[in-house]
Amino acid sequence: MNNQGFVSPDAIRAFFSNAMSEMYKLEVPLYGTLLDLVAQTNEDVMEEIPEVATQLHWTGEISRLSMERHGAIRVGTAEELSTIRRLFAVMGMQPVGYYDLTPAGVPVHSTAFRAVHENALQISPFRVFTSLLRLELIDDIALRELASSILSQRNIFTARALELIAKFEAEGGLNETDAHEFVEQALETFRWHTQATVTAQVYKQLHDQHRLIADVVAFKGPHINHLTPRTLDIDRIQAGMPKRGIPPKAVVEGPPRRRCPILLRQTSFKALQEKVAFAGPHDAPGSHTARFGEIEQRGAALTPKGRALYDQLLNATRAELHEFPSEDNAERYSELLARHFAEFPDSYEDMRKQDLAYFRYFVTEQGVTARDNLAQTSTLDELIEAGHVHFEPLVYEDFLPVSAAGIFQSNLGDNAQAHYDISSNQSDFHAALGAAVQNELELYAGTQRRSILDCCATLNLPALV
Ligand code: OOG
Ligand code: NI
Repeated sequence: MNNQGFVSPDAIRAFFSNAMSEMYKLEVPLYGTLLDLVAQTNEDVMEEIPEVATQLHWTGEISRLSMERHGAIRVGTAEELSTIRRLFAVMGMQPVGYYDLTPAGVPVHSTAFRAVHENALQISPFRVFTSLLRLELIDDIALRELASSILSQRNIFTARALELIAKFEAEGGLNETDAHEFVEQALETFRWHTQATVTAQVYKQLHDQHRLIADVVAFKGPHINHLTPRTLDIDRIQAGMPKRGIPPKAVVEGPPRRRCPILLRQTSFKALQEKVAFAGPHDAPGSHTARFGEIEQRGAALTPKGRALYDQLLNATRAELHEFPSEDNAERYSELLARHFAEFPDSYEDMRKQDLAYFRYFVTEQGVTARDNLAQTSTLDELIEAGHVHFEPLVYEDFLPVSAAGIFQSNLGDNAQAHYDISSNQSDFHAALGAAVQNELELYAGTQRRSILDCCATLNLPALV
């Protein structure tokens, strides 16, 4: 709490993330099973490979590991998106990155709301992948208008949540009582509703256009559709899921298994078929599939150069596969992926020398002892070589569009593939959001720069960046 009696947005986020996880555990018990499997696996990995635990201690990630999770929602209108932005701002979460999913046949564009500073991420790394439905991509004009009029009638926020957001904006913070109430009220927006707001016939029309459209338009609010814990070994989880009665998707998205993990690897369990009631007085109950579970393994954030290499190798893999990865070609896909990615250096030392990833730098004990005897002209490389400075990769905090599309597809069913002529429109997205998204690369570069400056200050050296 600060001196005005405000709870810090980071604390509100940590509290909200926890409340969300508790709610989802009750709503989707399989998510609880997954959390157990992930916790057990993380413990095993740290015991078997002590360097992993050491690395997590250096970066402080050890303390955020069990809190680590992301969720995803899909909203229907610009107004919903901009109010969601204001809601997340109360918790210190800002829109970072722009993801266009239309090339993959999913009619949305998205951003991730997350904390942006390393100290805030350390308190709670909780992020929410947030997609805006692009109604302009519905080709049937009557259906587009119907969807738009249904959306215009709903209000996805409680009156009290809106009041507390306004209070936060006007006063610059929330006190403890308000913060607790805010979390309770905000949670309502993300809750699952078994009652659709439309008739069975309208649901079917929306669903026939695209399953995702029914998911966004036919319900009272943007239910959280998955929550994702972070694992230290996703292949073990993928292999361990069936034994616990969790059916995994066919392939792990992202880069292949490596000694030095990069970016993000993800897998999920398939969406549940859930009973829903429709609004027509004579409608029989039906079912809807939307909610699923996901697991991620995070690795080093890549520089523009590293990211270009990643994209190039992933594209080459996919081009050689000729089709979307599926159960039938899963083995061949993973072989191709490993073969192409052999070109990506697999040591942090090489990745650093070749400027492929971002790093954080720390002064070692030896560095502290030597600090009054260092040459003022020392370079970073010299300090590292002499053992005065240690480096660890900066964890990737964002998402990957190709992977996100794979996650969408796995729970929408492969038949949901659609083709859109219109693609990326970041300025439309900004207009709907009421703000510009932040550039994730600048955030990583900022963290890296701050860590170098900290080292210089500790070592009484002139700034090296
Ligand atoms: C979001 C899918 C993307 C991820 O982790 O890449 C995602 C959705 O299905 O709404 O969550
Ligand atoms: Ni996800």
